[in-house]
Amino acid sequence: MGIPEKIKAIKDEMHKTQINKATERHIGLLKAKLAKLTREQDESKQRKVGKVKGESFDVRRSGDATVVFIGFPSVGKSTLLNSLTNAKSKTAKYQFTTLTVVPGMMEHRSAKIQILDLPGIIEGASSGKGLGKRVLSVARNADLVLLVLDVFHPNHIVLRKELRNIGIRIDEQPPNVIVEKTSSGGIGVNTQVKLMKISENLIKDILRVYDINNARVIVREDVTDEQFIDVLEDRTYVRSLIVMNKIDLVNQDFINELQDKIKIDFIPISADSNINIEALKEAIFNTLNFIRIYMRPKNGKPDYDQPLITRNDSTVLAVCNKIHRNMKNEFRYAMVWGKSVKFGGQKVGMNHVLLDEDVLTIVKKL
Ligand SMILES: Nc1nc2c(ncn2[C@@H]2O[C@H](COP(=O)(O)OP(=O)(O)OP(=O)(O)O)[C@@H](O)[C@H]2O)c(=O)[nH]1
Ligand SMILES: [Mg+2]
Repeated sequence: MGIPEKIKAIKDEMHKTQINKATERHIGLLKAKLAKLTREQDESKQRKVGKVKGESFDVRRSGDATVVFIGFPSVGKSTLLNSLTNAKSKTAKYQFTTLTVVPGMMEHRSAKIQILDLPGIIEGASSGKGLGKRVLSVARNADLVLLVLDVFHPNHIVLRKELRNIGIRIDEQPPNVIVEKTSSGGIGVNTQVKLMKISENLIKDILRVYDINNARVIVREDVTDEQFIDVLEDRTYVRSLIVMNKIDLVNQDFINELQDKIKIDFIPISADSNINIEALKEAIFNTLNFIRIYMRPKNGKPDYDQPLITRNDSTVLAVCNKIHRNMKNEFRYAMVWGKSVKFGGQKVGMNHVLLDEDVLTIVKKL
């Protein structure tokens, strides 16, 4: 049996099996087999296509962070890119106007945020309909995904599902589970919380699907079978915001009803009529968790007017790289004043993690 037949056989079996306490372990095992086979299928396809065409559009990240638009055709993604940035992405009444990735740069509160407009996707995109998979893959390199909907097609769940199918987890934390392979001794499971969603036996079964027969597993969180499989696969975790476009075409009652129906927060906007665009910029900026670093020349005064903007958890090295490509080669040490150090003027190395409003002096080699 080839991989596609095996995948079909497992899907058929999952379909037939009723989900209850007695079948939990069996279903979990099938999910693991399916996850592994799906990846193997993708890898073999990728080998056939070759590196040149690849699985994703080629986009170079630039700016302080990258935001990607994912949405159905004609919801107004390109119109929105044009209103947030000075890009000129083609817009039109018909579907599939955008055929490739179109970048733009949004400046907000001194941060430069790269925004990537993409072709629209439809349900089934993750299984290779149209350009679907290549479009979705761009989200792998994003710091934030904007799920762009319009008031007449408010189905964000389909978008999440399509991203999920290619291994992108939206608004989820990586599971707090560690699997350390060992050379002998079988599988030892150390649970630090009471497991309700998964059993130790299922954990062992899933590991065996992945040919892991010796390992130390530390479970610090009550995970589902799917989350445990995620630990073994290469998943990407990205945050999202929902944007609801074309609100100029409906009244407030319509928006309120929509809010009741989809039960999850969204930002109502009109890209075309410029409604709430500033609020959206704020929301993007706030979700990206930027911090401000005030640079201070050696023996000089900190520059409080023009902070350097960087992502939360940035190291001194990340800041060096933002200033100049060669900076890290000239780096001797840094001095920091602020929340990330015990006392002002503390000497730190390149791996020191900075916090919001730290003052930083970089001392170069002579
Ligand atoms: N009324 C109204 N129309 C809008 C709004 N934003 C976009 N449109 C219109 O919707 C149509 C589609 O807009 P695009 O920006 O091309 O949509 P898209 O999502 O980029 O479409 P694809 O590239 O085909 O996926 C165009 O006719 C726009 O003028 C809006 O806020 N209100
Ligand atoms: Mg477009």
